[in-house]
Amino acid sequence: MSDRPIDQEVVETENEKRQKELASDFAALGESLDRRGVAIDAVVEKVRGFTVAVPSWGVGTGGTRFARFPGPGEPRGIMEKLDDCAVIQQLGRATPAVSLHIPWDRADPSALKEKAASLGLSFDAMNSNTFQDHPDDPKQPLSYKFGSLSHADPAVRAQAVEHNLDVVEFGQAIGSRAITVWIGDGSNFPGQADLSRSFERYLESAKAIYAGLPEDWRLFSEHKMYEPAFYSTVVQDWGTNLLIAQELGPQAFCLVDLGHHAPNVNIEQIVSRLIFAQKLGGFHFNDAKYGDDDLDAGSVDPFRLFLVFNELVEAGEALERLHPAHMIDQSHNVTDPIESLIRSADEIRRAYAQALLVDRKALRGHQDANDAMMASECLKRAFRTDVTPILAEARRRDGGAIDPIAAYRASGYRAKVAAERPASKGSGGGIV
Ligand SMILES: [Mn+2]
Repeated sequence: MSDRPIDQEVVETENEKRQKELASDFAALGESLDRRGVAIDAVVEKVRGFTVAVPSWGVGTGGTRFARFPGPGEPRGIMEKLDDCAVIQQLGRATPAVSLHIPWDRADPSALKEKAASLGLSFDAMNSNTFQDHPDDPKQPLSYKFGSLSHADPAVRAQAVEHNLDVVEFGQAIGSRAITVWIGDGSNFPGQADLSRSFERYLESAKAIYAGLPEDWRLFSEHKMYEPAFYSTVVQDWGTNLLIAQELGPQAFCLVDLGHHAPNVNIEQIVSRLIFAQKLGGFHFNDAKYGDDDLDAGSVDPFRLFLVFNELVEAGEALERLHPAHMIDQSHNVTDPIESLIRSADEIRRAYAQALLVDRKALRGHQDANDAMMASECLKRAFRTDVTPILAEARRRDGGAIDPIAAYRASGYRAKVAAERPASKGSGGGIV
């Protein structure tokens, strides 16, 4: 398959239908922003420079612990997953990198690298997996039922450490430079696990992984409040996460998955604190209503996503030094995963573009004058601005589709791959 899985003529034909309307909307927005002292072209260029990695596991249909309802033409392995990721990038032009999950995506590294290069893709942070058993992996015969990096049995901890180091080695071979470590370790009953000793064991294991990290690599630890453990989780919140990153050293950073907090937690403030501590490593973007719902980024609470980006833009140079990794981490149960990932990347860019429109000088003035109403209005004014023409223009300038979901549907890609890829089984719950 060429680096353009969809015939570029389809994109051009679709763009022709929308070009006139986009030009008109873009000019009108440009005029309006000009009155606010904002040059629209500068915003377009910044948006073009903003990218987010797609998760390899996101292009398959996800599921809940009750069931999984597969869609047509699901990718059967990592090579087909990369084809789907290339579609997302070709049309949306915001997602040039893919985040892999090992062992799900294990393959010959040189074949993987070659395939990705032919599609114009690269690899972002690697993800290890010690939250499920791997009966087919001769290097991981021991069970993670009662934990991995914090397990009471040193042999299980050693196996989990070794797996993480294997993932780093694999990542090195394909050009990745970071590993994200998320563990499901925790307990379901008060008293089941000693809260202190579990954490000490985790730290000891994490230090062993850190010691094996190449010099130009970063380690991202990812916290999550609950699930699969429902009473206590070893790396449960940003406080524990920050402790870990500080204990490990300068190559260790915290990863913020937007769905991994208690409902209503002020995530943007956590982001601000992690920037202050110079420990913000990256994001897993998604959205949620109740818990770790893994819904499409920006689909439920776009204002919260905007407020996170408001902190990122506000941080300015401090953020450039941290250059946090941007990744999507969500599960698509009822939509075509390609469409969800195209739209999510767009929603993430939307929040970024809106945050760029905040009049920072005016905001500071309102804050220092204790004018709560005008400070709030200052943010809302940026959030209320429909930046759709900016996002579309950024894509158009990069050869993408003005309306990427319409172009995807016009391309017939899903029907084509459905004919080539036999349907997978629907049984078996859990996120894939
Ligand atoms: Mn995550």
